[in-house]
Amino acid sequence: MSPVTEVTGLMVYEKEESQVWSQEVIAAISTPPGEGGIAIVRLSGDKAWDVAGRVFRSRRHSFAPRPWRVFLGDILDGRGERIDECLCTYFKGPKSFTGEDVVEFGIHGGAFVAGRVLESVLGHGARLAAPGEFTKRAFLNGRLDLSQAEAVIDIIRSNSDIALRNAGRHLQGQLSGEIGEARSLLLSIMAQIEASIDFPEHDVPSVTYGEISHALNKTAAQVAGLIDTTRAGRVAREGLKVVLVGRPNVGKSSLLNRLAGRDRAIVADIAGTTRDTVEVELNIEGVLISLVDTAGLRESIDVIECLGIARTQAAIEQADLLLVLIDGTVEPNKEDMTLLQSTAKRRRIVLVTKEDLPQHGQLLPTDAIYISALTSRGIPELRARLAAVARASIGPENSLLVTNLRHASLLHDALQKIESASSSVTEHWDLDVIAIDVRAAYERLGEIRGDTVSMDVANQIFSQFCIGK
Ligand SMILES: Nc1nc2c(ncn2[C@@H]2O[C@H](COP(=O)(O)OP(=O)(O)OP(=O)(O)O)[C@@H](O)[C@H]2O)c(=O)[nH]1
Ligand SMILES: [Mg+2]
Repeated sequence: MSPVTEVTGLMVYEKEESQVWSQEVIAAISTPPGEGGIAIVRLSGDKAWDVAGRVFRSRRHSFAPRPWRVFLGDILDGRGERIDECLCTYFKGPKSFTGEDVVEFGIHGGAFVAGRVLESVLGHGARLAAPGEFTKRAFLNGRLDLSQAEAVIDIIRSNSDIALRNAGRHLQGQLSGEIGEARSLLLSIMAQIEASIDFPEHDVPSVTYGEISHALNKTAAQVAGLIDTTRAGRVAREGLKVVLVGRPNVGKSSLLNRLAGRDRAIVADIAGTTRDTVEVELNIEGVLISLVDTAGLRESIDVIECLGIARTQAAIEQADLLLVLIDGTVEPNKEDMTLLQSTAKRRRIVLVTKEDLPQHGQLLPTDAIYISALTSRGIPELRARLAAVARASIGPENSLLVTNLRHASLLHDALQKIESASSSVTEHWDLDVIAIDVRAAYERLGEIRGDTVSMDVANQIFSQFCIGK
């Protein structure tokens, strides 16, 4: 890192354009452990071909490695014996994932054979890559910024279409672009302030409080707009939190099992069967739903059941949507009525259960769905309603969502600094006092893209990656 901008005596640190990283050739198995069609052993570093050339023997007589071509050959061990045949692909830096020379050996997909190839490569001058080191080099070589590198993990871990599409937008640099715009505006404010301080009465027209305020408001609106997407971003990442509530024996666990398509929770005709919360992830029409079964609500003297009921209350608090279950075969009791009243102002769907049995016929909200966990009656309608609520919580299909908690926290910090600068402007504080907050906001936003970030933070992020990524 080196200081590139000096504003009112304070340094703003920027990541250097290129770093000397490439001397060491790193190598790892980039495909998951276990058996598969193929496995890939990847090398990166300016001397990657030197190492690769020592273990790879082409089938051609006169062989010269040409970039972005695939070559058939054999991969050899330390004694020159063939380990496997392989396809070797050579990517010449800087047009490669890491920005350095990259070689990939595509071999047969067995853990043992991949291990032997890796061993051979390590024995010929490469060293084992640390977790995320390929992506870290891509970051340090300017191929990806930090938020794009984080999007790579999000793509790997995404478990719904929405999460995958959103991570793709991050990888394409949509968030980076928005952050870049906000930072440019802050940088221009800092530059104007600096000029006004350095040349108070001279050629440079002095910036007015009104101008600073206008620019700050614009940036604040942009940052606040991104913060507004974080709730939807959480739903896209973790799924809509849907909690099943109702008195014991109403059929909560049976419904969870029906929706999950497997026997996840214990079902019994004994009231108070479920004690702990039981969570399953559902992917309904491409959106993720985290469904939570709870202990039935009733007054109890059983210590364990009381602990379960306390957990139910906590789950209700955290829910994005409640599924309130009422047993259709019996007369509603006090617990049912209390539950219907207490959840009236929450986002909820009322479900009348055991539709396959003779119904008691109580008066319930008109939009209640009659369901049977036994015959699946009403389940398709419930699934459609769940997907609709989840989609509505996530917002328009092509909008960019902030899903990463680190980004959300930095956006909050940046907004707070911008607001603090704005109130200093309103109170006509000295320009250099205002510049301190503007600079802090600029740096916070820079940490999102990794423009201004400590190596500790970057290392911590890349250490979450798997080896070979
Ligand atoms: N006929 C019929 N029986 C059902 C249906 N749903 C649940 N049951 C029965 O109702 C009883 C209680 O079901 P559970 O799913 O364990 O009820 P619960 O709400 O989870 O109960 P607790 O865990 O005690 O709070 C079991 O005997 C189920 O087989 C249904 O749709 N139709
Ligand atoms: Mg249960």
